[in-house]
Amino acid sequence: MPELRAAVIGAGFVGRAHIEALRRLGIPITGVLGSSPARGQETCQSLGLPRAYGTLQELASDPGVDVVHVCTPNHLHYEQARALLCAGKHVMCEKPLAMDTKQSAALIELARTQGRVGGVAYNLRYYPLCQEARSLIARGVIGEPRLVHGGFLQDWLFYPTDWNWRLEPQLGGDLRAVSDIGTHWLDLTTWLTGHRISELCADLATVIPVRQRPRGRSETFQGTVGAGDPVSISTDDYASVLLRFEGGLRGVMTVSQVSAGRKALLEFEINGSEGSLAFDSESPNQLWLGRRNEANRILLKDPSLMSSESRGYANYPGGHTEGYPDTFLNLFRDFYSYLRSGDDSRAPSFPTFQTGHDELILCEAIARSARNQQWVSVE
Ligand code: SOE
Repeated sequence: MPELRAAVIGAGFVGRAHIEALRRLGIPITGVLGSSPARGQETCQSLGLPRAYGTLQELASDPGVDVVHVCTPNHLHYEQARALLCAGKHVMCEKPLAMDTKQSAALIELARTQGRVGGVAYNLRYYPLCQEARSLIARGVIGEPRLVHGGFLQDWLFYPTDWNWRLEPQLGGDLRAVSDIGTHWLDLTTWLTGHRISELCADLATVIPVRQRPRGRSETFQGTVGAGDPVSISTDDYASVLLRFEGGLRGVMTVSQVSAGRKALLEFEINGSEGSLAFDSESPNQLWLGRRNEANRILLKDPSLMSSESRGYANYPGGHTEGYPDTFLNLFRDFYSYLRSGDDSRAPSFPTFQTGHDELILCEAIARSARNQQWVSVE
């Protein structure tokens, strides 16, 4: 199969992470579509990309593009992915896949009828030791998972003057911390344990009810300065969700974007019938293994010590640390090798549009539970 060529829509924080990973994999990038032609040109010049597309239609009709990475604000995902699938492109879409399950279900069906592959960038599965954790659980090293707990804590929206499009429901959706970072944790723990969530009970809070919207641009993780206008906020700064998984596994997740000192702390601990394991993304090259009847251990990321199924996700030998950028590289390597195989009878190893849809089902259940202050079943 001739080399697959990629294009990227959106060149903000995460779009640039996609571009970097594609380059490391040697995947040709035909160009970028920015939020404006000027932004696209600026990105092409700063990153040495060949082309700044002027419109979505121009990109979608470029026969030289096989795969498009959608790295734009959430409200644009559906229309952009839909137009790209209709134009015969494969799509790797940033999470969340869409604004609601109606849109995500439509994208699944469209990808099927178009014979194209859709992926969703739940990249945090791809820390090498998250892959190892899954291999160990699958091999029964901790026995049957009984409890899973943890969450995802950040502080980039800590101040009332911190601003981002995710604060505006019409751009980011009705859920913010849950949709933006909670779905990473929910995807990770269901993938790690192999158990789906059947019921949940959620408590959400808008800790900062009024924020100052700046009069200029603001980027993810970039603090804002200068005068702002007061805006009432309805989306969640915080959430805690009690979880019941199929098979009896119980769990609890806490997410926050106002936890001072926590920059992007994704953490989980899984307690099984034979032992425990724990991981946190502030120390992504360590995996904690807990035992009742012998000393606990710390596994340092080292492919020579990892399982055969997971060592391929460690791209450097022991002692050479790997982190967030490497998660995109590992995800895209899985995605593009699947595309190159041309064998859609093979179950994808990466998060697909179905994964994105499943996460939106959970988001809608969480919103329903919080609204009604009761346990809900997850259909
Ligand atoms: C902002 O919360 C953000 O960039 C998320 O959108 C990403 O998915 C996460 O990996 C890091 O934080």
